[in-house]
Amino acid sequence: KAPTLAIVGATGAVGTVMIDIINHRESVPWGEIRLIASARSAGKKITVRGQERTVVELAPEAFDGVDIALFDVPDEISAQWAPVAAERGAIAVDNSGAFRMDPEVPLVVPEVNADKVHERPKGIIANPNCTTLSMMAALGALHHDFGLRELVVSSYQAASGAGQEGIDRLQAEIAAVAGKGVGSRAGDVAEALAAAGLPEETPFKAPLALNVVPWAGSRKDDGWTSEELKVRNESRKILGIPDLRVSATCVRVPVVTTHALAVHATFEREVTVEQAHRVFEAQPTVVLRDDHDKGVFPTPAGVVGTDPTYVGRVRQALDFPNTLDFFVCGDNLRKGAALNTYEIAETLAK
Ligand code: 11C
Repeated sequence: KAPTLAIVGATGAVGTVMIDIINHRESVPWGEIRLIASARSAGKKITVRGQERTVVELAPEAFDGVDIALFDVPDEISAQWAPVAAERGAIAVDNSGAFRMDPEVPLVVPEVNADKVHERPKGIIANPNCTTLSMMAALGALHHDFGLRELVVSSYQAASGAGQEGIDRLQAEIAAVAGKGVGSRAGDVAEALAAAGLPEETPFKAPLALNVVPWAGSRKDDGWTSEELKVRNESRKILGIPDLRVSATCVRVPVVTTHALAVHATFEREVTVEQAHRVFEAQPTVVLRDDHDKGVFPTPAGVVGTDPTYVGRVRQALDFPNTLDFFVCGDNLRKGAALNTYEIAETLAK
């Protein structure tokens, strides 16, 4: 019998992208596809692969007969419900941060460590944070050939990383500053937002329109943010290098969707730009856009809504041996969230 797939959080920002991905797959291995959401969204009708389906309310019975349950919900909902799905016999693939660092839960990027899907004593598999994920296909391929030793990363993170609330806030801010001629005096952007009636409370801690904000996630010890620690801890776990040296600075930029990262990666062996290009070209989910002479490189606006990880600006570091600098872009709602979760489910179905 073809396996039953459930999508928990089917009506949210990532769940909606998940359904779009399923609708555009050439074929799917699933029999029933069950849509699950909070009581507020239960009863809603959504068309999946040409068939109208009714969203059912999140409850223990909703997992009966489910083989794989994809969770696209906040941490606390996953923490409570993924174990319930597992108890009822489903494999839970969780896109939240609730289980990622649990030693009994594999953290999977199929291009890098697909074999880990079989090591799941809790019946739960975790999907990484979108910032980490945006560089993993490219970095994993280089690590495989050259042995990664150190990683220094700066992120340029899109507003949709903060969910629909983040998207709405950025769009409202852009509307509030458009045509106002602000941006030349300290505080004039904030004044324009206040004049447009935008609440002072924002998901970004500071105005994002006409600005960059060196903060993503929550406050952690010693000056770090949760997002920066996730990049460090999750990269180590996915790549299987527990003592990898990592330093990350996570920055929010006024982009709606698609995270970008500037990566400075040091390897055990010497690696040239040509060798790195060959590695990227051989990785089916990486697209190389790197022509220095013609000014070809990836940007979020140029790749948003697509599946691959895009790489460009590949350089051999001038002052650091065995080190490459490069720039990656990946749609944070697709490979960064829904797509990787779905690819884990496809790996399991195989
Ligand atoms: C952001 N990366 O851009 C975050 C969103 O751990 O799954 C995803 C948070 C997570 O704000």
